[in-house]
Amino acid sequence: MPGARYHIETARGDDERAARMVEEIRAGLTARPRWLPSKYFYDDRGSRLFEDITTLPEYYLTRTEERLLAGIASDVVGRVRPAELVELGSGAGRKVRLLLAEMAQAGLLERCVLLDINARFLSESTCALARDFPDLSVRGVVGDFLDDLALLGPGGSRLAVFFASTIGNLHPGEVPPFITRMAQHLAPGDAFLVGLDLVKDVARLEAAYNDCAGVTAAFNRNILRVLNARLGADFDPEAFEHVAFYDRANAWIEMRLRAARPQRVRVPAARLDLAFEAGEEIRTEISCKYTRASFEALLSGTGLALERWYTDPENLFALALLRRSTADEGRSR
Ligand code: SAH
Ligand code: AVI
Repeated sequence: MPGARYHIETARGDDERAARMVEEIRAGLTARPRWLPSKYFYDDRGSRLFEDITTLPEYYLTRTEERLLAGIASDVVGRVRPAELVELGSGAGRKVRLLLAEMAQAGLLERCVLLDINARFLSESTCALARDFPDLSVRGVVGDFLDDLALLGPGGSRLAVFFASTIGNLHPGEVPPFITRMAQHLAPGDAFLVGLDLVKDVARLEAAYNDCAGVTAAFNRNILRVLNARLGADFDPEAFEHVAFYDRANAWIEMRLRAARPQRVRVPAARLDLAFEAGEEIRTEISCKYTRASFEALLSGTGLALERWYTDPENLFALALLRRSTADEGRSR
């Protein structure tokens, strides 16, 4: 079909992915306190629930970032002048359109690469972008942004983006090595635009993760359904309560699932037979909240430096434009 230049690749085979999952789930569920990697929220149901979260009145993040991006897209494209856009954790792939439109208008647009762990969302968004941007070549990579960045290959005229404050779902200790790895896929002068939810009033933060409609609770419990479907586990998701609170010392929202009663759960593929006491909790996600200073402190030694810090008028959310330094370090932009 003319104009539809897109293809999908998968970073790892099914067996390798399944073995990895077994290892990670065993490690998390046998640790004390127990925890689960948040990437396992995102089967098709989980990804749809996240999309529902983005429209909730309490969840200010998505609409604030989208509005902010609409206002700064031309500045970012003007500074970086990219021919290629790369999005990590692309999900429904909506926000990226604002940048692609600017790149097209500037006559720069050539390629787009989306990387996400959810194959269905990835193939739908890849296909939709190829349809709507006729001169664009689109590549979808089903993979893990912590393990599979090598598939991005070397940079050059590249703007990479990581929206939604998904970087906040990494432990702060994971951020510098992650950014260092990302920098290896950026050429001098290439840039990385990172969305960050900011430290703010605790009531507002906690409301965003405890919505009245219970969508976040359903998203949280979905991780147990994923374990049931993929590992043959017999979790009763309704026997776990949704818990989300702001941990001031760590500056993160922590989501947990709390056993409502004593229960036994088997996870056959991971050879686990677990006993939960009433009230016992599993940590399912952290969502770090940053300030300019706390984020900038993580950049030291990564190869990327903060070039621009864009925020909305209420200072709810930031887009940080990081740049790989050029050979000419002292040049002002
Ligand atoms: N970028 C979109 C979606 C954000 S939700 C937006 O701005 O709205 C987070 C996305 O990251 C989901 O699509 C999820 O499938 C993906 N994701 C989560 N952990 C991942 C991982 N380790 N590797 C790759 N993708 C991941
Ligand atoms: C994808 N990520 C940035 C979301 C967040 O806010 O940490 C996931 C989410 N968890 C609960 N609600 C939304």
